[in-house]
Amino acid sequence: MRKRALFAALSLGVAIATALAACGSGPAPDGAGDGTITMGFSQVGAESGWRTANTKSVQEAASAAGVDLKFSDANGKQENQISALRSFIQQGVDVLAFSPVVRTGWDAVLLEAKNAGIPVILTDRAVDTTVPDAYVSFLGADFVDEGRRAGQWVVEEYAGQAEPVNIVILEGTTGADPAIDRNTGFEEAISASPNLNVIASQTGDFTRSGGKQVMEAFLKAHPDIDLVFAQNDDMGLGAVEAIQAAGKTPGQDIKIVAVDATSDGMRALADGKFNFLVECNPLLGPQLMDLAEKVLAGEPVPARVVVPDETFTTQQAIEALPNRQY
Ligand code: GYE
Ligand code: ZN
Repeated sequence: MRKRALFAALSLGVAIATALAACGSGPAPDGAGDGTITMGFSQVGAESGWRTANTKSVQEAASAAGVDLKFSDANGKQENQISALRSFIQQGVDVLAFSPVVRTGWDAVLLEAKNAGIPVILTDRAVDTTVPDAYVSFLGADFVDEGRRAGQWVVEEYAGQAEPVNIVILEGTTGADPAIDRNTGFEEAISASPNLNVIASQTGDFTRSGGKQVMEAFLKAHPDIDLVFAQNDDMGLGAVEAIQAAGKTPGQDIKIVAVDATSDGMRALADGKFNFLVECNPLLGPQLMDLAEKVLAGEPVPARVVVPDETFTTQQAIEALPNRQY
């Protein structure tokens, strides 16, 4: 509580609100003055292996940093995230962090947080908002670049081949920052290669079952698919099941490029069921706690913290697997 008040004191325009809070008429204190940071964290859900690893990282980093974490799982629904954030504001947490399920529709709640003097840190995914200074920092990967690197691999894989290559895309959750950005980067990378044709693209909602279902439909409609771009491992693994059920060999008859490089994805790559992986590191917890501590201590933080990613071929996956942390 004390640290939140300090942050508010440093934010222009809320000096009066802070003075009132200091006099005891602000939001209810949560162990006021004990110096403990209370963080309200709204998670997307548990849709993927990436998400599970991300949740674990945030929870472990909070306890390691002595941060009192109030964790809420939105089960993939924006309205659940908004009510969780409102409830955290009501409880007077020191800092809010959330991984927005979709990009838009956050203005009202972000304004409420701002008016309450509670700093917001976006983790993993970005938002589009018209609220000025709606958040202090955005910590996460460069999703456009991830899509671009997946596309560049496809370009190189088929370089010099004139025959058309039929590509299908398993998209992430509609309206989610990583789904939009990975599409953008992938399309950009393949756009100069006239033989690379995206013949179908549909959301599998970042889940294994969604990827499987959509891939089954794609296989029925298109007997001639050469390559799948799965916007996360789980959808790619669902596609593996669908391809095998259709009597084809994933990785050979139909190639698969995916994003995340979780251990399940890396195993599929090592086994030759996937052909290439772009990593997306889910271990954001320690950096999130660090940002929160700095913000509440009144120290400057970067508006954008980009988490770097690697890429993996089958050989690289075999080598990296024993030491993977997620
Ligand atoms: O790639 C996917 C998860 O936002 C980066 O969300 C995250 C994505 C990740 O469901 O597996
Ligand atoms: Zn983005």
